Parts: sequence; C-alpha cells; structure tokens
Amino acid sequence: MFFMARMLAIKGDITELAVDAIVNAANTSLLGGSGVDGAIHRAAGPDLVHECRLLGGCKVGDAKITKAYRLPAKFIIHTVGPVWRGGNYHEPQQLAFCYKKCVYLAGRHNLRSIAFPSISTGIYRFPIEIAVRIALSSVQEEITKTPSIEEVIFCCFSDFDFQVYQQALNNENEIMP
Ligand code: AR6
Repeated sequence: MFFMARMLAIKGDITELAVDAIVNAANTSLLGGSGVDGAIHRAAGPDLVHECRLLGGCKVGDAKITKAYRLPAKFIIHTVGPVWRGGNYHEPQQLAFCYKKCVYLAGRHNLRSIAFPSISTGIYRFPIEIAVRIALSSVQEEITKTPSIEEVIFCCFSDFDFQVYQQALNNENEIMP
C-alpha cells in the first residue's frame, strides 16, 4: 500500500502544539536542561521530571516516551541528539537514529501527528543545513513503515531555520513523482 504522511514546517513554540506527540531534544539524563528541553519541562510542569526519573536516562540516538502533563500535546518523545564534533564521529547516523526512533515510537503508540524541533542544532551545534537533510530523509524513510502517522511537523524556532526547512521541503516535493 502506498502511504505518505504530510510533512510541513512551521515557525513557532513547540510547547504550544496540540499534536499527538512533540519531540524533546533532551540530554542523556532526561532530567531537563536549557533550550527546547527547558521550555518543555517548564510548560509541562514538575510531574514530567518525576516520570523521567523512572526512565533511567537515554542513550544518544535513542528515544523514550512520556505523558505530556500540562502541555496540549498528548505525549512527549524525548530523544538525545549527538553533539557536533566535526562530522566524523557518527553524528549524522546518530541524528538519523533519533528521528527514526521517534517516528517508530509514535507508530507503536498508534499516534497520528508528531512535531519535531530541530534536534542537535542549538546547544549541540549540528549545522542546520546538514541536519535538515537528515531530518527529512530519515523521517521519510521511517514513515513509510508507520501507517498511523498522518502529519509530521518540523517546528522551527527562528526565521532562518524556518527558511532552511521550507526550502528543503520544496526541493523534496520537486523530486517527488
Ligand atoms: N520550540 C521549538 N524549538 C525550540 C524551542 C521551542 N520552545 N526552544 C528552542 N528551540 P536546543 P540541542 C530550538 O539547544 O541542540 C538542552 O540543554 C532551538 O532554537 O534546545 O539538541 C538539552 O538538555 C534549536 O533550533 O537542543 C541538551 O543538553 C532547537 O530547538 C541540549 O540542550 C534545538 O536546540 C540539547 O541541544
């Protein structure tokens, strides 16, 4: 069966999205941090860190799911992106694993919509132009195996990131049959 979910970029705050799952760009402790991680923990409230404590951390490239507490989303999928160290330390593969594992977990929970921040491109310094290609290709590959997913949102926090995503999505559409 041919199936393709809608993929789109928006500019905004991921904590405000009423989707089935938002993705958190976390660290291996899963106990919170700054950037989007800090914003998600602040908005979700203290019950989130209590649930995260039970998860025993998370490896780079892996992902774990929790409830979303005070957020309008239903679930949070926490993933740990790689710190960029020049590109020769498996950072691209690790970033691809993050996106794929998040889509996989969303499928396991029968979720229909998922929103991603731009994983690793903030404090972890992954170059956005490389990260966006990995984000789109790995999500596209995994959603072909995940029929529950109808919509994938790439939630950009800056105008620049939004432009990069828009352009990459347009290029993808041009080469699609
Ligand atoms: N909504 C959407 N995107 C956001 C938001 C938001 N509310 N806030 C920031 N961003 P970063 P990383 C964007 O640094 O690079 C934390 O301390 C941001 O502009 O949050 O994966 C963790 O605990 C950027 O485009 O995540 C880790 O220690 C993107 O989210 C570390 O940072 C990711 O930036 C992870 O670093």
